Amino acid sequence: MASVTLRYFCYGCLVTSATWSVLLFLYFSLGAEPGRGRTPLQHRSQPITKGLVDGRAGRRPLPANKGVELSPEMGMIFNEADQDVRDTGYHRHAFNVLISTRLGYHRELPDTRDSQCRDKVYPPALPSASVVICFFNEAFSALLRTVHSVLDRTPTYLLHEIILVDDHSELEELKDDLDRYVREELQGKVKLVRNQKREGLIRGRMIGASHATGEALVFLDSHCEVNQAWLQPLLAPIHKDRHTVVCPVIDIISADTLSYSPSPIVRGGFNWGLHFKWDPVPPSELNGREGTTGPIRSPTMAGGLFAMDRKYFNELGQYDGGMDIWGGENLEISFRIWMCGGQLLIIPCSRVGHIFRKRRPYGSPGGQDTMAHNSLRLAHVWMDDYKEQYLSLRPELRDRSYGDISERVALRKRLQCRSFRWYLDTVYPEMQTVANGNKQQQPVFINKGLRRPKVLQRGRLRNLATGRCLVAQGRASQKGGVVVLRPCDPRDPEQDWAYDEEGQLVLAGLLCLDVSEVRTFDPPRLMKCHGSGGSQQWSLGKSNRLYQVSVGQCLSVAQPVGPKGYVSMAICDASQGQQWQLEA
Ligand code: UD2
Ligand code: MN
Repeated sequence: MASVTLRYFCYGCLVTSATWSVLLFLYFSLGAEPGRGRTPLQHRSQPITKGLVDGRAGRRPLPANKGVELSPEMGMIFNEADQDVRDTGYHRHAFNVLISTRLGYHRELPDTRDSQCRDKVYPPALPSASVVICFFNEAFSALLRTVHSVLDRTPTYLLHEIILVDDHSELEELKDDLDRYVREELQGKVKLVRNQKREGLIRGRMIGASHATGEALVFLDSHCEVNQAWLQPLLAPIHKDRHTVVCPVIDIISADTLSYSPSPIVRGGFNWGLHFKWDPVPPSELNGREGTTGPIRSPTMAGGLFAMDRKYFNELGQYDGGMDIWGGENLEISFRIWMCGGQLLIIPCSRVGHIFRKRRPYGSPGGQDTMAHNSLRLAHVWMDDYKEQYLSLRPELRDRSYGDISERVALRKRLQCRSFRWYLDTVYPEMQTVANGNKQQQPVFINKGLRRPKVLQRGRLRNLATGRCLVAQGRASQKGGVVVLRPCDPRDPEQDWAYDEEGQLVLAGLLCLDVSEVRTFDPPRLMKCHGSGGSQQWSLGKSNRLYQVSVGQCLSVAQPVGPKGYVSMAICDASQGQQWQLEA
């Protein structure tokens, strides 16, 4: 496993870590070949990629289906219109829509699988798949990239259809434009179903599944990108045993940079607050002959990305249709699978990227906390006396109504499911020791790498408009201090900057140049190096601009130029005030 830090956060709960963007940066800079082992693109459609917008050259059309490669500068803001796309995008979708639009609908991805995965062979006869993608107010480019990634990377004979379920979105771009695109560009493989009212992702997926006719169902979120040979390893275990439900490894697409980076192999758990969490894989699970590329039994799934036999989905009771909008359905289906005779596996050779956002950009129509409502339902149906563990953490929910659960209770009886006690003892024995009732999502650190990033260039950082050099306003060791322009002094160690392979600019070997991602109007400051890219990731290109990857702007002499030598972040242009040279 790569030396990486995994940080967990929770509102439903998914891996996040800006560290991954650094990994991707390394991946590319160390010369990985993203296209290696690629099968020929299956789907040939018209050139619809908008092309990379170059500030000066305007739109550059790309050849049909040529995947775009993400460059660190793709988020660069050149004018007010770019700024607006970015700001509106963050507001509506909580990720960088400027980069997403520029990437277009096809792009190259690094092959994040273990190299042993490339040698695996799968039976030629596998179940055909209906891919169900439910969306509410999704960014057009992210939705279409999800769809095209499936068309581009799935053998035609395995892809029965893609079913898009529009959960009553409000955005204009998802109306006529999407109809037209599906009709004209997607050549009959894609069905678009529109909900007449907002149903939420749980009933939305049930509606999608009811339109499906393939042998297996594959569910994806609407901001995913599937990777090389992703589907065969999911279908093979279902083919072998139709009571097996499988999840790919969910790779990480950064919400800020759209960089794609591998996730380590972890498995799903939960805590007594009924939040999903990732756990390290117990060594006993890794001892199989296939090492780290074999299937791993997982007590729970994250929720968004999984495949199962379609008839089995129906037999097993689909989902709880009394659950609303978002949350809880992932634990419900996980408990149900295990307790009612199935099994849930994570398949390390199947990789699908997902944009992990820092917040959910939508609410529920009535503003209710649907996670609590849904969790109450699942606790009352599936958890027997263990529901007390949840209720003792959430006493305010004891008297909250959760609707009629009689059908689900009857389902449990009909399927002759085992007890929750059995599930805990057999499937998730770690719960007793790992879980601590009062703690919510605990960060888990895996193998924090202590390696220092390699320095690529060092010297004084001279601004070409003023001829002055960037230094700390106070001491170079002062955390939180701003930086200013002063006369250059080659003998002064406090003017020494190191630019490293992670894009960090480290002053005097001490602190990193950092920009607040929330308050981009604040001047850049010197902060403790966090090693996670983002606010400390700079790109020093041939243009001499110092482009800040996470805010999309360039380091500039503050206007009007004053005697204090202030600098600020600004929309990138070709002016001298934005030209910097790192000179030894
Ligand atoms: C995670 C799951 C998600 C779901 C959720 C718990 C992953 C990668 N994602 O949160 O699939 O299991 O946990 O419920 O495991 N949507 C609708 N209608 C709605 C709300 C959402 O169609 O009313 C769509 C949405 O556009 C997206 C999908 O449902 O395609 C999942 O929603 P999300 O991306 O906000 O969930 P996420 O990834 O935070
Ligand atoms: Mn999602």
